[in-house]
Amino acid sequence: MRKSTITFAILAMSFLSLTSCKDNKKEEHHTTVENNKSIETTHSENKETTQIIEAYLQLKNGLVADDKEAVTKGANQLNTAFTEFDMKQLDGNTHEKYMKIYNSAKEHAVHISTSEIAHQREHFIDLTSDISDLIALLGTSKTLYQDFCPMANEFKGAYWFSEVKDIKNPYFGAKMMTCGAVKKQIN
Ligand SMILES: [Cu+2]
Repeated sequence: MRKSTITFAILAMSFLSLTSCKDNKKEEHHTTVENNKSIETTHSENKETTQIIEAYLQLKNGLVADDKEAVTKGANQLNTAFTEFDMKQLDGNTHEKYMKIYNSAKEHAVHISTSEIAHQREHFIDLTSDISDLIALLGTSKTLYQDFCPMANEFKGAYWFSEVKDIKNPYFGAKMMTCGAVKKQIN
């Protein structure tokens, strides 16, 4: 049952990536891989996660700005980035783990793109944990800060990733912009 779901998803993805071969993004990707042949695997993986992480950051910055429309835009971009990710480059085990992250993140992104900001923030907790799993699995070439706010998620606390060292809280926005602390720097 589960296996056939995954197989179907993989087939659907292959079809999607075939149909998107014509657009510019895809061509850029081909050039990148050719230019970096010697370090192909890891380098292109990091390159690919960059698109996903940048969309996540755009979504996050929408929450920081209390701007629901910007969050929705970021969520749609995140879906596109996940769809365009070339998962055929991943081997069996990594591929399977990636699919789990992809399915979960995509579901959160869909909810986020159709919700009010309070509910967007609820899904952002789990979306962040998907992005955390993605970074653990495939790495990133970006400098990121893993931040934590003890008051978010009804005082259970919640994490987020940021591209800036200063605390800009996506869970509270203007209400409590500087609540939280950097827990870890990546790169
Ligand atoms: Cu929801």
